[in-house]
Amino acid sequence: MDKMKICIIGLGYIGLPTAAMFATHGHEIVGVDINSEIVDALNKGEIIIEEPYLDIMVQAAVTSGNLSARCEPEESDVFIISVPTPITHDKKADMSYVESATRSIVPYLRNNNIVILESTSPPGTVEGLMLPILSESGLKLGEELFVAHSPERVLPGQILMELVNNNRIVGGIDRKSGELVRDLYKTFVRGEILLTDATTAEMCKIMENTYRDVNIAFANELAKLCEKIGINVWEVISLCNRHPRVDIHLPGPGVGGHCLAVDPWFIVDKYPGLSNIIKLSRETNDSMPEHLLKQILGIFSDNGESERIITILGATYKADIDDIRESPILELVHEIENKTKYDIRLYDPHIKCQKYLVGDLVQAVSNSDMLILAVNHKEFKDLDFEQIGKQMRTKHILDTRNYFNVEMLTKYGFEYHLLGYK
Ligand code: SAJ
Repeated sequence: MDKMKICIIGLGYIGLPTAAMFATHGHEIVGVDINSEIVDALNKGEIIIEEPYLDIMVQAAVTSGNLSARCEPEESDVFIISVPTPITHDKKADMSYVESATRSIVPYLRNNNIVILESTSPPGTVEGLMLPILSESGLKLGEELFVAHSPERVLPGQILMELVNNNRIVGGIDRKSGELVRDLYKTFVRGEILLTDATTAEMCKIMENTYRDVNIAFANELAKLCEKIGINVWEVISLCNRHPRVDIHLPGPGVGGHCLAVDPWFIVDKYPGLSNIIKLSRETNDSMPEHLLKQILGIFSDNGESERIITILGATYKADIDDIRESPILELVHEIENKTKYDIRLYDPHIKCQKYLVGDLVQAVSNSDMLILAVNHKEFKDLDFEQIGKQMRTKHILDTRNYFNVEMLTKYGFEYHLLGYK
């Protein structure tokens, strides 16, 4: 494929790796972001997010001259929109970023341009929201201007590898749009590229994440059942999953991140009467921090009234990343803060500032009454529990991820509690 000039609007967790990937595969990339901190850093070859190998790739792309950043779009062959699609506080899809990004490119659109929406969006966004705006350019859709939705599917922590290897869906507004966009992604995608229409592609992306959210809700409900019965949910799931057609996900302190905890609401918001299981699953996962608080209160049997110190290990929404968006651990903090007199200490080597964050582990555990393993970061696997135990006032440990070795903890005098067991 000839060298294309590609303008990527939104340089976050998806836009930036995508920009670096196209740039290191020979295209000229102009990254656009409203955040001048991101733009300035990028022009120096630097990044402000944590993602394995991304820093090296961005530096190579900027040094090669194929990647630069600015705050406004400019004329290009291709425009890729990868801006956030969050939910409002009342769980409605906030499409304002997609709308304003689409409007921002209209003055720069020219004959034969391609526009791609990567942001996860409710079904109908391309057809109902974007096309009317793009039509203001005066270009004929499908003849002079080609448009598709191609949702990203990458897993934070493995973004670069998954950008290349995952199968990718391309939903064009017509056949030619789909084919043009497919050929563009072929530049670096080694997985299959599957063509469909824009609305089907939008639905697929949301349902992939909703499937996981519903499955995790099932696991969390199972965890509560097992606690009641006094059996170990982790053992139940691992045995069930030996069945060739069963794949139960894992319970935990709740579901966070900008995808699973958000996308299902797009459907519930638009089709409330038709999405009962999806809604209940969201609510089940959102109930986990409160459930954990009940477990903590059950252990201390003090109604939250006494002076205690709780040390929470991990604050991010999942392991080995620095992202706290929608993290259920912050909800757990609110629960403890609002419903007990306990003091909270948060220890997470991946984040730099957060209420209750203590930078030093010894300080975080000193005189503590309970350790809660909230996030299974690698750093927590081989902690020196003998030393930690010596610093603590009472040696309770609540493991929400089935991560620790019970025998070892018991040997050092800990009372071990496990989510989904006892
Ligand atoms: N979680 C559980 N139990 C599990 C698996 C996950 O409680 O068995 C929790 C995690 O702790 C975390 C949340 O779910 O809080 C989400 O984690 P995740 O690793 O499942 O997903 P994300 O949000 O990091 O990335 C997802 C991925 N989607 C799927 O695997 C279907 C990724 O492929 C998507 O591209 C991404 O969402 C996205 O951008 O939509």
